[in-house]
Amino acid sequence: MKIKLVIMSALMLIMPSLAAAEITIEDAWVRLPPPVADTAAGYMVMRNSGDQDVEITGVTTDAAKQPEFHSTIEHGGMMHMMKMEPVIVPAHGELHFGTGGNHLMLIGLTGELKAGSHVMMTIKTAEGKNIMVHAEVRDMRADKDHSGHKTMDHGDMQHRGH
Ligand SMILES: [Cu+2]
Repeated sequence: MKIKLVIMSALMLIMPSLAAAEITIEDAWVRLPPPVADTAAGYMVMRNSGDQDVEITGVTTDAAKQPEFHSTIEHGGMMHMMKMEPVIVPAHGELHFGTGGNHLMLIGLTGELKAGSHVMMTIKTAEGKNIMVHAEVRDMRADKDHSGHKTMDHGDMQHRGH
C-alpha cells in the first residue's frame, strides 16, 4: 500500500512537466470547385506547440460526406493522391496542407460551395480533443501561384486507396 502511494506521488510529480500538446490550425481555406464537382480540396497549417507528436484521428464537416486527409505522391511520372494515414503533427512543429501537396479532400459535397462562405469542420486528435476550424471558400480560378506556374488542377489527379 505504501509503495503504491509512493509510485503515485512520483507519477504526479513527473506528469505536469510534460507540456500538454496544443494543436492550432492556421490559414484554413477551401478551393472553390467547378460547379459540377462533388469534391473540393482544403488547405491549412497544423501547428503543435507541445512536447509530443499528436495524431489527428479524424475530421468531420456537414459540407462533405467523406472528408479525408490526402498526400500527393509522384508515381511513374504521374501525380497520385493517397489517404494520409496516420496524420501526425510533430512536437514543436507543423504539418502543412498546401496546393500540390498534402490536402484535405472533401469527398461527396453535400451542397454547393460559395466563394466567401465558410466551411465549418471539426478536427479530432487521438487525445480526444476537438478543434473547430472555419475554412474560407476561395475562388482561385483566375489565379496563378507566385512561382509563375499555373496552380495544379486537382481534377487531373487520380485517386487511389478509396
Ligand atoms: Cu485528394
